[in-house]
Amino acid sequence: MRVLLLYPLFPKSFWSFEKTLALIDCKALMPPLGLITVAAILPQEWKFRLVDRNIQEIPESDWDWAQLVIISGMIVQKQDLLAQIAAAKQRNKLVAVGGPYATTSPQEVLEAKADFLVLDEGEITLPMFVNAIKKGDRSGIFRATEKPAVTETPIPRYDLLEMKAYDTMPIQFSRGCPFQCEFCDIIVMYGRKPRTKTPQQLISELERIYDLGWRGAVFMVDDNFIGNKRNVKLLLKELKIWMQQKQYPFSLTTEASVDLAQDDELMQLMVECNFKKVFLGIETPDKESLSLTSKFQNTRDPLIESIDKITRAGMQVMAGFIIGFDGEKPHAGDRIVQFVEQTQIPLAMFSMLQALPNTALWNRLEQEGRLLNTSGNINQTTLMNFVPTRSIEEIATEYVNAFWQLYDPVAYLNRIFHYYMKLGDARNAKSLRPKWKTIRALSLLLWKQGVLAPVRWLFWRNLIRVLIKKPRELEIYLTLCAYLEHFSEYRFIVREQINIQLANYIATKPETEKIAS
Ligand code: B12
Ligand code: SF4
Repeated sequence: MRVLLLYPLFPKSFWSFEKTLALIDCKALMPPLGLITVAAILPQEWKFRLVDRNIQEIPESDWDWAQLVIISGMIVQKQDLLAQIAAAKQRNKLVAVGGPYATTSPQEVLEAKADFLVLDEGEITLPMFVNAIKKGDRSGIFRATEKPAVTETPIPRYDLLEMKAYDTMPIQFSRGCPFQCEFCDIIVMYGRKPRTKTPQQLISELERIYDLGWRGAVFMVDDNFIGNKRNVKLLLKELKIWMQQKQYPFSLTTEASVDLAQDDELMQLMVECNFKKVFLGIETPDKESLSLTSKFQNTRDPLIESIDKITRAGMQVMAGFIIGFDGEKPHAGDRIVQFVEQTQIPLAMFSMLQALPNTALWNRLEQEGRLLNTSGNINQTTLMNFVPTRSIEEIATEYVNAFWQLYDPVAYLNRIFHYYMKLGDARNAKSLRPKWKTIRALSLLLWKQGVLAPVRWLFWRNLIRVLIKKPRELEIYLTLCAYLEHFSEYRFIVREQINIQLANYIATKPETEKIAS
Protein backbone atom coordinates (compact mmCIF):
# COMPACT_ATOMS: atom_id res chain seq x y z
CA MET A 1 0.00 0.00 0.00
CA ARG A 2 1.33 3.46 -0.93
CA VAL A 3 0.30 6.00 1.70
CA LEU A 4 0.43 9.78 1.45
CA LEU A 5 0.38 11.36 4.93
CA LEU A 6 -0.98 14.91 4.86
CA TYR A 7 -0.77 17.62 7.51
CA PRO A 8 -3.04 20.62 6.79
CA LEU A 9 -2.16 24.30 6.99
CA PHE A 10 -2.32 26.24 10.25
CA PRO A 11 -3.79 29.72 10.16
CA LYS A 12 -1.52 32.57 11.16
CA SER A 13 -1.59 32.42 14.94
CA PHE A 14 0.16 33.02 18.23
CA TRP A 15 2.18 29.89 17.52
CA SER A 16 2.99 30.35 13.84
CA PHE A 17 5.98 32.67 14.45
CA GLU A 18 6.51 33.29 10.69
CA LYS A 19 8.80 36.28 11.13
CA THR A 20 10.80 34.70 13.95
CA LEU A 21 11.17 31.46 11.98
CA ALA A 22 12.29 33.40 8.93
CA LEU A 23 15.18 34.78 11.00
CA ILE A 24 16.46 31.26 11.56
CA ASP A 25 15.57 30.08 8.07
CA CYS A 26 12.95 27.54 9.18
CA LYS A 27 9.58 27.01 7.53
CA ALA A 28 7.54 25.82 10.52
CA LEU A 29 7.81 25.43 14.26
CA MET A 30 7.30 21.67 14.61
CA PRO A 31 6.50 18.63 12.48
CA PRO A 32 3.36 16.50 13.00
CA LEU A 33 4.25 13.88 15.60
CA GLY A 34 0.79 12.28 15.32
CA LEU A 35 1.29 11.40 11.63
CA ILE A 36 4.77 9.95 12.05
CA THR A 37 3.46 7.90 14.98
CA VAL A 38 0.64 6.64 12.76
CA ALA A 39 3.24 5.71 10.12
CA ALA A 40 5.17 3.71 12.72
CA ILE A 41 2.05 1.79 13.84
CA LEU A 42 0.89 0.87 10.31
CA PRO A 43 2.43 -2.21 8.60
CA GLN A 44 6.06 -1.38 7.86
CA GLU A 45 5.94 -3.05 4.45
CA TRP A 46 3.60 -0.21 3.37
CA LYS A 47 5.32 2.75 1.68
CA PHE A 48 4.99 6.26 3.13
CA ARG A 49 5.44 9.82 1.96
CA LEU A 50 4.69 12.77 4.19
CA VAL A 51 3.67 16.25 3.10
CA ASP A 52 3.35 18.93 5.73
CA ARG A 53 1.43 21.68 3.96
CA ASN A 54 3.02 24.21 6.32
CA ILE A 55 6.36 23.67 4.62
CA GLN A 56 5.49 22.65 1.05
CA GLU A 57 2.78 22.19 -1.56
CA ILE A 58 1.64 18.67 -2.46
CA PRO A 59 3.42 17.64 -5.69
CA GLU A 60 1.02 16.22 -8.26
CA SER A 61 3.37 13.22 -8.51
CA ASP A 62 2.63 12.41 -4.84
CA TRP A 63 -1.10 12.44 -5.50
CA ASP A 64 -0.57 10.13 -8.49
CA TRP A 65 1.67 7.81 -6.45
CA ALA A 66 -0.72 7.45 -3.49
CA GLN A 67 -3.27 4.69 -3.07
CA LEU A 68 -4.38 5.84 0.36
CA VAL A 69 -4.36 9.38 1.80
CA ILE A 70 -4.15 9.76 5.58
CA ILE A 71 -4.94 13.15 7.09
CA SER A 72 -4.59 14.34 10.68
CA GLY A 73 -5.02 17.72 12.34
CA MET A 74 -6.37 19.86 15.12
CA ILE A 75 -9.47 21.98 15.14
CA VAL A 76 -7.63 25.14 14.02
CA GLN A 77 -6.58 23.35 10.83
CA LYS A 78 -10.09 22.30 9.90
CA GLN A 79 -10.51 24.58 6.89
CA ASP A 80 -7.50 23.13 5.07
CA LEU A 81 -8.15 19.63 6.41
CA LEU A 82 -11.62 19.60 4.85
CA ALA A 83 -10.17 21.09 1.63
CA GLN A 84 -7.56 18.30 1.42
CA ILE A 85 -10.26 15.62 1.84
CA ALA A 86 -12.05 17.21 -1.12
CA ALA A 87 -8.80 17.38 -3.14
CA ALA A 88 -8.11 13.69 -2.50
CA LYS A 89 -11.68 12.62 -3.32
CA GLN A 90 -11.53 14.63 -6.55
CA ARG A 91 -8.60 12.39 -7.51
CA ASN A 92 -10.52 9.26 -6.46
CA LYS A 93 -8.20 8.40 -3.60
CA LEU A 94 -9.19 6.43 -0.56
CA VAL A 95 -9.14 8.83 2.41
CA ALA A 96 -8.69 8.06 6.12
CA VAL A 97 -8.85 10.81 8.73
CA GLY A 98 -7.91 10.75 12.41
CA GLY A 99 -6.34 12.94 15.12
CA PRO A 100 -7.78 15.49 17.55
CA TYR A 101 -10.17 17.38 15.22
CA ALA A 102 -11.74 14.26 13.71
CA THR A 103 -11.96 12.66 17.15
CA THR A 104 -13.81 15.57 18.73
CA SER A 105 -15.88 16.60 15.66
CA PRO A 106 -16.37 13.41 13.60
CA GLN A 107 -19.61 14.60 12.01
CA GLU A 108 -17.93 17.47 10.17
CA VAL A 109 -15.30 15.11 8.73
CA LEU A 110 -17.93 12.59 7.65
CA GLU A 111 -19.90 15.30 5.89
CA ALA A 112 -16.71 16.17 3.98
CA LYS A 113 -16.87 12.59 2.57
CA ALA A 114 -13.82 10.97 4.12
CA ASP A 115 -14.01 7.20 3.58
CA PHE A 116 -12.56 6.13 6.91
CA LEU A 117 -12.71 7.81 10.29
CA VAL A 118 -10.02 6.29 12.47
CA LEU A 119 -10.60 8.02 15.76
CA ASP A 120 -9.16 8.14 19.28
CA GLU A 121 -5.67 6.79 19.79
CA GLY A 122 -4.19 5.05 16.78
CA GLU A 123 -2.53 2.28 18.81
CA ILE A 124 -6.02 0.72 19.20
CA THR A 125 -7.93 1.87 16.12
CA LEU A 126 -5.24 1.55 13.43
CA PRO A 127 -5.10 -2.29 13.65
CA MET A 128 -8.91 -2.34 13.16
CA PHE A 129 -8.49 -0.08 10.13
CA VAL A 130 -5.70 -2.24 8.67
CA ASN A 131 -7.88 -5.37 9.03
CA ALA A 132 -10.74 -3.60 7.28
CA ILE A 133 -8.47 -2.51 4.41
CA LYS A 134 -7.06 -6.03 4.09
CA LYS A 135 -10.63 -7.38 3.88
CA GLY A 136 -11.27 -4.97 1.02
CA ASP A 137 -13.59 -2.57 2.89
CA ARG A 138 -13.87 0.88 1.31
CA SER A 139 -15.29 2.77 4.29
CA GLY A 140 -15.72 2.54 8.06
CA ILE A 141 -15.59 4.28 11.42
CA PHE A 142 -13.30 2.95 14.14
CA ARG A 143 -13.44 4.07 17.75
CA ALA A 144 -11.79 2.89 20.95
CA THR A 145 -13.36 2.69 24.38
CA GLU A 146 -10.04 1.95 26.09
CA LYS A 147 -6.84 4.00 26.32
CA PRO A 148 -3.73 2.15 25.13
CA ALA A 149 -0.58 1.70 27.20
CA VAL A 150 1.97 3.89 25.43
CA THR A 151 4.71 1.43 26.38
CA GLU A 152 3.74 -0.43 23.17
CA THR A 153 3.97 2.63 20.92
CA PRO A 154 6.77 2.20 18.37
CA ILE A 155 9.40 4.89 17.73
CA PRO A 156 7.77 7.48 15.44
CA ARG A 157 9.03 7.52 11.85
CA TYR A 158 11.22 10.64 12.22
CA ASP A 159 13.03 9.50 9.07
CA LEU A 160 10.02 10.66 7.00
CA LEU A 161 10.59 14.29 8.00
CA GLU A 162 12.50 17.02 6.25
CA MET A 163 14.05 17.92 9.61
CA LYS A 164 15.86 21.06 8.56
CA ALA A 165 12.57 22.79 7.75
CA TYR A 166 11.68 22.88 11.46
CA ASP A 167 12.82 24.76 14.54
CA THR A 168 11.86 22.11 17.09
CA MET A 169 11.44 18.30 17.19
CA PRO A 170 8.48 16.89 19.14
CA ILE A 171 8.72 13.84 21.36
CA GLN A 172 6.19 12.41 23.81
CA PHE A 173 6.68 10.71 27.18
CA SER A 174 3.13 10.61 28.54
CA ARG A 175 -0.50 11.15 27.62
CA GLY A 176 -3.32 12.34 29.88
CA CYS A 177 -3.54 14.62 32.91
CA PRO A 178 -4.83 13.93 36.44
CA PHE A 179 -6.63 17.29 36.80
CA GLN A 180 -10.14 18.19 35.66
CA CYS A 181 -10.30 21.74 34.32
CA GLU A 182 -13.80 22.29 32.98
CA PHE A 183 -12.77 23.64 29.56
CA CYS A 184 -10.12 21.01 28.82
CA ASP A 185 -10.49 18.44 26.05
CA ILE A 186 -7.20 16.71 26.85
CA ILE A 187 -8.90 14.71 29.58
CA VAL A 188 -11.75 13.87 27.20
CA MET A 189 -9.35 12.58 24.53
CA TYR A 190 -6.45 11.18 26.56
CA GLY A 191 -8.00 10.54 29.98
CA ARG A 192 -7.16 11.49 33.57
CA LYS A 193 -4.74 8.66 34.25
CA PRO A 194 -1.35 9.72 32.89
CA ARG A 195 0.16 6.89 30.87
CA THR A 196 3.94 7.04 30.46
CA LYS A 197 6.52 5.35 28.27
CA THR A 198 9.47 3.61 29.88
CA PRO A 199 12.67 5.64 30.36
CA GLN A 200 14.49 3.36 27.91
CA GLN A 201 11.76 3.80 25.31
CA LEU A 202 11.99 7.58 25.49
CA ILE A 203 15.77 7.55 25.39
CA SER A 204 15.64 5.33 22.27
CA GLU A 205 13.46 7.97 20.63
CA LEU A 206 15.95 10.70 21.54
CA GLU A 207 18.73 8.45 20.28
CA ARG A 208 16.86 8.10 16.96
CA ILE A 209 16.56 11.84 16.36
CA TYR A 210 20.17 12.25 17.48
CA ASP A 211 21.29 9.65 14.93
CA LEU A 212 19.25 11.40 12.25
CA GLY A 213 21.39 14.46 12.93
CA TRP A 214 19.01 16.58 15.00
CA ARG A 215 20.54 19.04 17.47
CA GLY A 216 18.84 21.87 19.32
CA ALA A 217 15.25 22.33 20.49
CA VAL A 218 13.09 19.35 21.46
CA PHE A 219 9.51 19.80 22.71
CA MET A 220 8.25 17.11 25.07
CA VAL A 221 4.61 17.46 23.96
CA ASP A 222 3.07 15.80 27.02
CA ASP A 223 -0.26 17.20 28.18
CA ASN A 224 1.22 17.51 31.65
CA PHE A 225 4.80 16.25 31.86
CA ILE A 226 4.59 15.93 35.65
CA GLY A 227 1.18 14.19 35.68
CA ASN A 228 2.85 11.03 37.01
CA LYS A 229 5.61 12.41 39.24
CA ARG A 230 7.02 9.03 40.20
CA ASN A 231 7.54 7.87 36.62
CA VAL A 232 8.83 11.20 35.44
CA LYS A 233 11.53 11.19 38.12
CA LEU A 234 12.57 7.70 37.03
CA LEU A 235 12.89 8.99 33.48
CA LEU A 236 14.82 12.12 34.48
CA LYS A 237 17.37 10.16 36.49
CA GLU A 238 18.25 8.12 33.38
CA LEU A 239 17.92 11.01 30.96
CA LYS A 240 20.39 13.04 33.01
CA ILE A 241 23.11 10.44 32.38
CA TRP A 242 22.30 10.21 28.67
CA MET A 243 22.37 13.98 28.27
CA GLN A 244 25.73 14.19 30.02
CA GLN A 245 27.19 11.41 27.87
CA LYS A 246 25.98 13.07 24.67
CA GLN A 247 27.09 16.53 25.86
CA TYR A 248 23.62 18.06 25.99
CA PRO A 249 22.64 17.93 22.31
CA PHE A 250 19.06 19.05 23.01
CA SER A 251 17.43 21.86 24.93
CA LEU A 252 14.07 20.72 26.20
CA THR A 253 10.69 22.39 26.56
CA THR A 254 7.52 20.93 28.01
CA GLU A 255 4.07 21.62 29.48
CA ALA A 256 3.39 21.13 33.18
CA SER A 257 0.95 22.03 35.92
CA VAL A 258 1.93 24.78 38.32
CA ASP A 259 2.41 22.34 41.25
CA LEU A 260 5.85 21.75 39.68
CA ALA A 261 7.00 24.65 41.89
CA GLN A 262 6.27 22.58 45.02
CA ASP A 263 8.72 19.82 44.10
CA ASP A 264 12.32 21.01 44.37
CA GLU A 265 13.79 17.63 43.47
CA LEU A 266 11.71 17.48 40.29
CA MET A 267 12.70 21.00 39.22
CA GLN A 268 16.34 20.24 39.95
CA LEU A 269 16.23 17.06 37.88
CA MET A 270 14.55 18.84 34.98
CA VAL A 271 17.20 21.55 34.98
CA GLU A 272 19.93 18.91 35.09
CA CYS A 273 18.37 17.28 32.01
CA ASN A 274 18.53 20.63 30.19
CA PHE A 275 14.84 21.57 30.39
CA LYS A 276 15.00 25.24 29.45
CA LYS A 277 11.33 26.20 29.11
CA VAL A 278 8.07 25.12 30.63
CA PHE A 279 4.56 26.08 29.56
CA LEU A 280 2.11 26.55 32.46
CA GLY A 281 -1.66 26.90 32.15
CA ILE A 282 -2.15 29.86 34.52
CA GLU A 283 -5.46 30.90 32.83
CA THR A 284 -6.27 33.84 35.13
CA PRO A 285 -5.14 35.43 38.39
CA ASP A 286 -8.84 35.58 39.50
CA LYS A 287 -9.30 32.93 42.17
CA GLU A 288 -13.10 32.73 41.77
CA SER A 289 -12.72 31.98 38.04
CA LEU A 290 -10.10 29.32 38.74
CA SER A 291 -12.41 27.59 41.22
CA LEU A 292 -15.40 27.91 38.92
CA THR A 293 -13.48 26.25 36.10
CA SER A 294 -12.27 23.52 38.50
CA LYS A 295 -8.63 24.53 38.16
CA PHE A 296 -8.15 24.06 41.90
CA GLN A 297 -4.43 23.23 41.55
CA ASN A 298 -3.85 26.92 40.65
CA THR A 299 -5.56 28.18 43.81
CA ARG A 300 -3.50 26.24 46.36
CA ASP A 301 -0.28 28.28 46.37
CA PRO A 302 0.35 31.89 45.38
CA LEU A 303 0.83 31.84 41.60
CA ILE A 304 3.40 34.63 41.53
CA GLU A 305 5.64 32.78 43.99
CA SER A 306 5.34 29.54 42.05
CA ILE A 307 6.34 31.22 38.78
CA ASP A 308 9.25 32.91 40.51
CA LYS A 309 10.46 29.63 41.97
CA ILE A 310 10.47 27.87 38.60
CA THR A 311 12.22 30.84 36.99
CA ARG A 312 14.90 31.03 39.65
CA ALA A 313 15.44 27.28 39.35
CA GLY A 314 16.52 27.95 35.75
CA MET A 315 13.48 27.27 33.57
CA GLN A 316 11.81 29.95 31.47
CA VAL A 317 8.09 30.08 32.13
CA MET A 318 5.64 30.50 29.25
CA ALA A 319 2.02 30.75 30.29
CA GLY A 320 -1.50 30.50 28.91
CA PHE A 321 -4.22 33.00 29.90
CA ILE A 322 -7.95 33.01 29.23
CA ILE A 323 -10.61 35.70 29.55
CA GLY A 324 -14.38 35.19 29.64
CA PHE A 325 -15.09 32.83 32.52
CA ASP A 326 -18.60 32.82 33.99
CA GLY A 327 -19.09 35.38 36.75
CA GLU A 328 -15.88 37.20 35.78
CA LYS A 329 -15.73 40.78 37.09
CA PRO A 330 -14.98 43.72 34.72
CA HIS A 331 -11.33 44.58 33.96
CA ALA A 332 -10.16 40.94 33.89
CA GLY A 333 -7.96 41.90 30.91
CA ASP A 334 -6.18 44.55 32.98
CA ARG A 335 -5.66 42.09 35.82
CA ILE A 336 -3.98 39.66 33.40
CA VAL A 337 -1.69 42.40 32.04
CA GLN A 338 -0.83 43.39 35.61
CA PHE A 339 -0.06 39.78 36.50
CA VAL A 340 2.20 39.33 33.45
CA GLU A 341 4.00 42.57 34.26
CA GLN A 342 4.48 41.49 37.87
CA THR A 343 5.85 38.07 36.97
CA GLN A 344 7.54 39.39 33.78
CA ILE A 345 6.61 36.22 31.91
CA PRO A 346 7.91 36.83 28.38
CA LEU A 347 5.48 34.69 26.35
CA ALA A 348 1.90 34.99 27.55
CA MET A 349 -0.47 33.07 25.29
CA PHE A 350 -3.83 34.76 25.62
CA SER A 351 -7.26 33.95 24.20
CA MET A 352 -10.96 34.26 24.85
CA LEU A 353 -12.62 31.24 26.39
CA GLN A 354 -14.00 28.78 23.82
CA ALA A 355 -16.03 25.68 24.51
CA LEU A 356 -14.54 22.64 22.79
CA PRO A 357 -16.82 19.75 21.80
CA ASN A 358 -17.63 17.21 24.53
CA THR A 359 -15.77 18.98 27.33
CA ALA A 360 -17.49 19.46 30.70
CA LEU A 361 -17.83 23.16 29.78
CA TRP A 362 -19.46 22.29 26.46
CA ASN A 363 -21.94 19.92 28.10
CA ARG A 364 -22.89 22.46 30.77
CA LEU A 365 -23.36 25.28 28.24
CA GLU A 366 -25.38 22.98 26.00
CA GLN A 367 -27.70 22.15 28.90
CA GLU A 368 -27.99 25.82 29.74
CA GLY A 369 -28.77 26.61 26.06
CA ARG A 370 -25.80 28.98 25.77
CA LEU A 371 -23.81 27.53 22.84
CA LEU A 372 -23.73 29.83 19.85
CA ASN A 373 -22.55 27.43 17.19
CA THR A 374 -21.40 23.87 17.05
CA SER A 375 -17.65 24.11 16.78
CA GLY A 376 -15.05 25.63 19.05
CA ASN A 377 -11.70 26.84 17.79
CA ILE A 378 -9.57 28.35 20.57
CA ASN A 379 -7.50 30.52 18.35
CA GLN A 380 -6.34 33.98 19.42
CA THR A 381 -8.41 35.62 16.68
CA THR A 382 -11.81 34.06 17.32
CA LEU A 383 -14.68 35.33 19.45
CA MET A 384 -16.24 33.13 22.09
CA ASN A 385 -18.62 30.44 20.83
CA PHE A 386 -21.12 30.75 23.69
CA VAL A 387 -23.06 33.44 25.53
CA PRO A 388 -20.93 34.56 28.49
CA THR A 389 -22.26 36.05 31.73
CA ARG A 390 -21.05 39.55 30.82
CA SER A 391 -21.33 41.01 27.33
CA ILE A 392 -19.14 39.65 24.53
CA GLU A 393 -18.44 43.27 23.52
CA GLU A 394 -16.98 44.05 26.94
CA ILE A 395 -14.86 40.88 27.06
CA ALA A 396 -13.59 41.29 23.48
CA THR A 397 -12.65 44.94 24.08
CA GLU A 398 -10.75 44.04 27.25
CA TYR A 399 -9.09 41.17 25.40
CA VAL A 400 -7.89 43.28 22.46
CA ASN A 401 -6.63 46.04 24.78
CA ALA A 402 -4.77 43.55 26.97
CA PHE A 403 -3.20 41.74 24.00
CA TRP A 404 -2.15 45.10 22.60
CA GLN A 405 -0.47 46.12 25.86
CA LEU A 406 1.22 42.75 26.41
CA TYR A 407 3.01 42.96 23.08
CA ASP A 408 3.71 46.66 23.02
CA PRO A 409 7.40 46.65 21.91
CA VAL A 410 8.61 48.83 24.81
CA ALA A 411 6.68 46.84 27.44
CA TYR A 412 7.86 43.57 25.89
CA LEU A 413 11.55 44.50 25.66
CA ASN A 414 11.55 45.71 29.26
CA ARG A 415 9.71 42.63 30.47
CA ILE A 416 12.10 40.17 28.84
CA PHE A 417 15.11 42.08 30.11
CA HIS A 418 13.95 41.89 33.75
CA TYR A 419 12.83 38.29 33.34
CA TYR A 420 16.14 37.21 31.83
CA MET A 421 18.01 38.88 34.68
CA LYS A 422 16.22 36.81 37.31
CA LEU A 423 16.23 33.55 35.32
CA GLY A 424 18.32 30.99 37.21
CA ASP A 425 21.57 30.01 35.55
CA ALA A 426 21.39 26.31 34.79
CA ARG A 427 25.14 25.99 34.10
CA ASN A 428 25.00 22.44 32.88
CA ALA A 429 24.74 22.63 29.13
CA LYS A 430 27.85 22.94 27.02
CA SER A 431 27.40 25.70 24.48
CA LEU A 432 27.32 24.27 21.01
CA ARG A 433 29.43 25.89 18.34
CA PRO A 434 27.25 28.63 16.75
CA LYS A 435 25.73 27.39 13.53
CA TRP A 436 25.45 29.42 10.34
CA LYS A 437 21.71 29.70 11.06
CA THR A 438 22.42 31.38 14.41
CA ILE A 439 24.90 33.83 12.95
CA ARG A 440 22.48 34.74 10.17
CA ALA A 441 19.63 35.16 12.67
CA LEU A 442 21.73 37.38 14.89
CA SER A 443 22.72 39.67 12.03
CA LEU A 444 19.11 39.99 10.89
CA LEU A 445 17.97 40.70 14.44
CA LEU A 446 20.59 43.40 14.95
CA TRP A 447 19.56 44.98 11.68
CA LYS A 448 15.81 44.84 12.36
CA GLN A 449 15.69 45.74 16.04
CA GLY A 450 18.99 47.57 16.41
CA VAL A 451 18.76 49.73 13.27
CA LEU A 452 15.25 49.81 11.80
CA ALA A 453 12.94 49.55 14.81
CA PRO A 454 11.64 52.67 16.60
CA VAL A 455 12.60 50.94 19.88
CA ARG A 456 16.26 50.55 18.81
CA TRP A 457 17.58 52.73 21.67
CA LEU A 458 15.88 50.40 24.21
CA PHE A 459 17.12 47.32 22.35
CA TRP A 460 20.74 48.52 22.58
CA ARG A 461 20.44 49.77 26.16
CA ASN A 462 19.10 46.41 27.38
CA LEU A 463 21.51 44.40 25.24
CA ILE A 464 24.50 46.27 26.64
CA ARG A 465 23.26 45.69 30.19
CA VAL A 466 22.86 41.98 29.39
CA LEU A 467 26.38 41.84 27.92
CA ILE A 468 27.82 43.41 31.03
CA LYS A 469 25.81 41.63 33.71
CA LYS A 470 24.85 38.24 32.30
CA PRO A 471 26.47 37.41 28.96
CA ARG A 472 26.62 33.66 29.54
CA GLU A 473 23.19 32.75 28.22
CA LEU A 474 22.97 35.53 25.66
CA GLU A 475 21.32 33.21 23.14
CA ILE A 476 18.26 32.86 25.40
CA TYR A 477 17.96 36.62 25.66
CA LEU A 478 18.31 37.17 21.91
CA THR A 479 15.76 34.46 21.19
CA LEU A 480 13.28 36.32 23.39
CA CYS A 481 14.06 39.51 21.44
CA ALA A 482 13.44 37.60 18.19
CA TYR A 483 9.88 36.75 19.26
CA LEU A 484 9.06 40.44 19.15
CA GLU A 485 9.30 40.20 15.35
CA HIS A 486 6.24 37.94 15.44
CA PHE A 487 4.23 39.57 18.21
CA SER A 488 4.60 43.17 17.16
CA GLU A 489 2.88 42.16 13.92
CA TYR A 490 0.51 39.61 15.43
CA ARG A 491 -1.08 42.11 17.83
CA PHE A 492 -2.30 44.09 14.79
CA ILE A 493 -3.84 40.90 13.39
CA VAL A 494 -5.57 40.12 16.69
CA ARG A 495 -6.99 43.64 16.93
CA GLU A 496 -8.16 43.71 13.33
CA GLN A 497 -9.68 40.21 13.30
CA ILE A 498 -11.48 40.54 16.61
CA ASN A 499 -12.84 43.98 15.69
CA ILE A 500 -14.19 42.64 12.38
CA GLN A 501 -15.85 39.72 14.14
CA LEU A 502 -17.20 41.94 16.85
CA ALA A 503 -18.72 44.30 14.28
CA ASN A 504 -20.33 41.31 12.51
CA TYR A 505 -21.55 39.97 15.81
CA ILE A 506 -23.13 43.28 16.77
CA ALA A 507 -24.69 43.66 13.31
CA THR A 508 -26.28 40.21 13.43
CA LYS A 509 -26.94 40.13 17.16
CA PRO A 510 -30.65 39.31 17.10
CA GLU A 511 -29.84 36.24 14.95
CA THR A 512 -26.81 35.04 16.89
CA GLU A 513 -28.82 35.24 20.04
CA LYS A 514 -31.08 32.52 18.71
CA ILE A 515 -29.04 30.14 20.76
CA ALA A 516 -28.45 26.71 19.27
CA SER A 517 -29.00 23.90 21.69
C1 B12 B 1 2.46 19.87 20.03
C2 B12 B 1 1.10 20.54 20.07
C3 B12 B 1 0.97 21.73 19.42
C4 B12 B 1 2.06 22.33 18.55
C5 B12 B 1 1.76 21.85 17.10
C6 B12 B 1 2.90 21.21 16.44
C7 B12 B 1 2.48 20.43 15.21
N1 B12 B 1 3.04 20.75 14.09
O1 B12 B 1 1.68 19.55 15.26
C8 B12 B 1 1.76 23.84 18.73
C9 B12 B 1 2.48 24.39 19.93
C10 B12 B 1 2.11 24.69 17.51
C11 B12 B 1 0.27 23.78 19.04
C12 B12 B 1 -0.54 24.84 18.91
C13 B12 B 1 -1.90 24.81 19.17
N2 B12 B 1 -2.59 23.78 19.67
CO1 B12 B 1 -1.81 22.08 20.03
N3 B12 B 1 -1.16 20.55 20.79
C14 B12 B 1 0.00 19.98 20.77
C15 B12 B 1 0.00 18.74 21.68
C16 B12 B 1 0.51 19.17 23.04
C17 B12 B 1 0.78 17.55 21.20
C18 B12 B 1 0.45 17.08 19.78
C19 B12 B 1 1.18 15.80 19.53
O2 B12 B 1 2.20 15.79 18.88
N4 B12 B 1 0.71 14.71 20.15
C20 B12 B 1 1.36 13.43 20.12
C21 B12 B 1 0.72 12.53 19.08
C22 B12 B 1 1.37 11.17 19.12
O3 B12 B 1 -0.65 12.42 19.42
P1 B12 B 1 -1.81 12.71 18.36
O4 B12 B 1 -1.44 13.79 17.44
O5 B12 B 1 -3.08 12.86 19.10
O6 B12 B 1 -1.83 11.36 17.53
C23 B12 B 1 -2.39 10.17 18.04
C24 B12 B 1 -3.88 10.01 17.77
O7 B12 B 1 -4.59 11.23 17.73
C25 B12 B 1 -3.92 9.28 16.49
N5 B12 B 1 -3.88 10.03 15.24
C26 B12 B 1 -3.43 11.25 14.98
N6 B12 B 1 -3.59 11.53 13.70
C27 B12 B 1 -4.15 10.48 13.12
C28 B12 B 1 -4.52 10.25 11.81
C29 B12 B 1 -5.11 9.03 11.48
C30 B12 B 1 -5.60 8.77 10.13
C31 B12 B 1 -5.26 8.05 12.48
C32 B12 B 1 -5.81 6.78 12.15
C33 B12 B 1 -4.89 8.28 13.78
C34 B12 B 1 -4.34 9.51 14.10
O8 B12 B 1 -2.83 8.41 16.55
C35 B12 B 1 -1.76 9.02 17.29
C36 B12 B 1 -1.21 7.97 18.22
O9 B12 B 1 -2.18 7.56 19.13
C37 B12 B 1 -1.52 18.41 21.71
C38 B12 B 1 -1.98 17.62 22.90
C39 B12 B 1 -1.88 16.14 22.63
N7 B12 B 1 -1.87 15.38 23.66
O10 B12 B 1 -1.82 15.64 21.55
C40 B12 B 1 -2.14 19.79 21.57
C41 B12 B 1 -3.48 19.96 20.83
C42 B12 B 1 -3.45 19.10 19.60
N8 B12 B 1 -3.46 21.37 20.48
C43 B12 B 1 -4.60 21.90 20.59
C44 B12 B 1 -4.85 23.28 20.37
C45 B12 B 1 -6.24 23.76 20.66
C46 B12 B 1 -3.85 24.14 19.93
C47 B12 B 1 -3.99 25.66 19.73
C48 B12 B 1 -5.23 26.11 19.02
C49 B12 B 1 -3.81 26.34 21.08
C50 B12 B 1 -4.10 27.81 21.07
N9 B12 B 1 -5.03 28.19 21.87
O11 B12 B 1 -3.50 28.54 20.36
C51 B12 B 1 -2.74 25.99 18.90
C52 B12 B 1 -3.08 26.12 17.41
C53 B12 B 1 -1.94 26.22 16.50
C54 B12 B 1 -2.06 27.26 15.47
N10 B12 B 1 -0.96 27.55 14.85
O12 B12 B 1 -3.05 27.85 15.21
C55 B12 B 1 -5.65 20.92 21.02
C56 B12 B 1 -6.51 20.44 19.85
C57 B12 B 1 -7.97 20.37 20.17
C58 B12 B 1 -8.73 19.75 19.03
N11 B12 B 1 -9.83 19.11 19.38
O13 B12 B 1 -8.38 19.82 17.88
C59 B12 B 1 -4.79 19.83 21.68
C60 B12 B 1 -5.39 18.45 21.66
C61 B12 B 1 -4.48 20.29 23.12
C62 B12 B 1 -5.60 20.98 23.83
N12 B12 B 1 -6.68 20.36 24.13
O14 B12 B 1 -5.46 22.12 24.13
N13 B12 B 1 -0.09 22.57 19.49
S1 SF4 C 1 -4.04 20.94 33.93
FE1 SF4 C 1 -4.03 21.35 31.72
S2 SF4 C 1 -4.14 19.34 30.71
FE2 SF4 C 1 -4.68 19.07 32.90
S3 SF4 C 1 -6.91 19.15 32.92
FE3 SF4 C 1 -6.18 21.22 33.33
S4 SF4 C 1 -6.05 22.24 31.31
FE4 SF4 C 1 -6.24 20.03 30.97
